[in-house]
Amino acid sequence: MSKKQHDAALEALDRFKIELPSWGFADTGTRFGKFFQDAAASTTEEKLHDAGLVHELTGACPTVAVHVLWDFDEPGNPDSAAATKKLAKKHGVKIGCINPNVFQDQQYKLGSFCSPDANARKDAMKHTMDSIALGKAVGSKSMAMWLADGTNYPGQDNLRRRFNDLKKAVRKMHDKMVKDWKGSTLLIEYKPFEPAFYHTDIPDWGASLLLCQHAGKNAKVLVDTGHHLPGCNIEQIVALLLNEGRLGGFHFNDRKYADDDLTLGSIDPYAVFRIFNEIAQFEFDTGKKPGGAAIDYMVDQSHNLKPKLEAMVQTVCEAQKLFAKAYLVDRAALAEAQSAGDIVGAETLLKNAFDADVTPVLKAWRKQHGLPADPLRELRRSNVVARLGKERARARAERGEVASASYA
Ligand code: PSV
Ligand code: MN
Repeated sequence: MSKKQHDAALEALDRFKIELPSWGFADTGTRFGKFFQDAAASTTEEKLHDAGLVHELTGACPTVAVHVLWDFDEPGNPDSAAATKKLAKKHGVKIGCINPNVFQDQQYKLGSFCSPDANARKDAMKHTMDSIALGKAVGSKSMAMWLADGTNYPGQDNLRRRFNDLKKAVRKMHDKMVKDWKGSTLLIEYKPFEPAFYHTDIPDWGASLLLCQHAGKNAKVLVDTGHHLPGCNIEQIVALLLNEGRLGGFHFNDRKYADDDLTLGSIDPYAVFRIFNEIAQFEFDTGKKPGGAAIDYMVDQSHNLKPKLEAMVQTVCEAQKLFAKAYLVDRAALAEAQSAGDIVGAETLLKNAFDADVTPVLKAWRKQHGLPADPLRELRRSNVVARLGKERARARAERGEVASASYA
């Protein structure tokens, strides 16, 4: 690795911030059941504490995404926002992306903004407006809309009516954000199936992009890496969205089959590298600094079996490793190979970067920032997971709870 490559990777790492999901520290599971962990967080404060610990170990996670119904006692109450903001500060982090929840209440059986029931659509908008006020009050910069809307059977509902109602809704929330919440971004997430199994109202990046274009310039597409059908070329989606100025951010996770929520890079690290490579290429082509593209990198994983803190530290380190590798690609040589039609030469440049050992770069970066050289080893050495397990199990017993709080 040349000094130039080493320095570019170091510089990119400085700008690479990864937002942690509050729900990734709580007990979650599959639809077949949940396996509770003593150390799982069951209060908002515990979730923020754990996120703060991951940030302390990795130096890369200053913000925490929150789910409105799971993290705020009273979403409509400004005092509850102030309290959460204060708790985040106490644990050395800030509140990041706001995730409204218009999918778990009974009135959303047939959908939220796409429901044939006008009252459900109205309730969804009321909750979203409360979430916008909350986002502003906690000092967040974005709101992510993920809808479980869809149908299970052909003929169940009118697909165009549903999408047209959704278009109106995203325009309304975007306008409210522009008016009341300066500098905020509306992120629109897509998912091909689950929980709906015949059609999903925002199935893919094309539908997300259509909604963003209709909503306005502060709306961008949110790419959850697990929300694609097998074989999908995610890096191409990323390249095209960057080209159109509509890539808002990511929900990182890995998958083998569907939306498996496995640890990033655990199944296919080369796929993650290829995504980062498109981002690095975009930055190079547009004269941005390494890591300079304005993208919200977020984790969206549920660790049903792995200890949650360990899984999160592992994810952040893996993301940093694969990100650093993308900045080793020799872009000038790649352009030359591409224009000469040297397919093997071009591919080899990518493979060489992917195969390179970036441990020295990561170590140098961590040393520069006074961080442990190996955050996961440090977490294990500290024995904090066992300590938290004891403390939290005792606290739950005192509150009369058998297991930690459960989430959808
Ligand atoms: C839905 O599968 C999703 O990816 C959305 O981002 C939700 O906010 C998150 O998972 C948690 O349910
Ligand atoms: Mn997601």
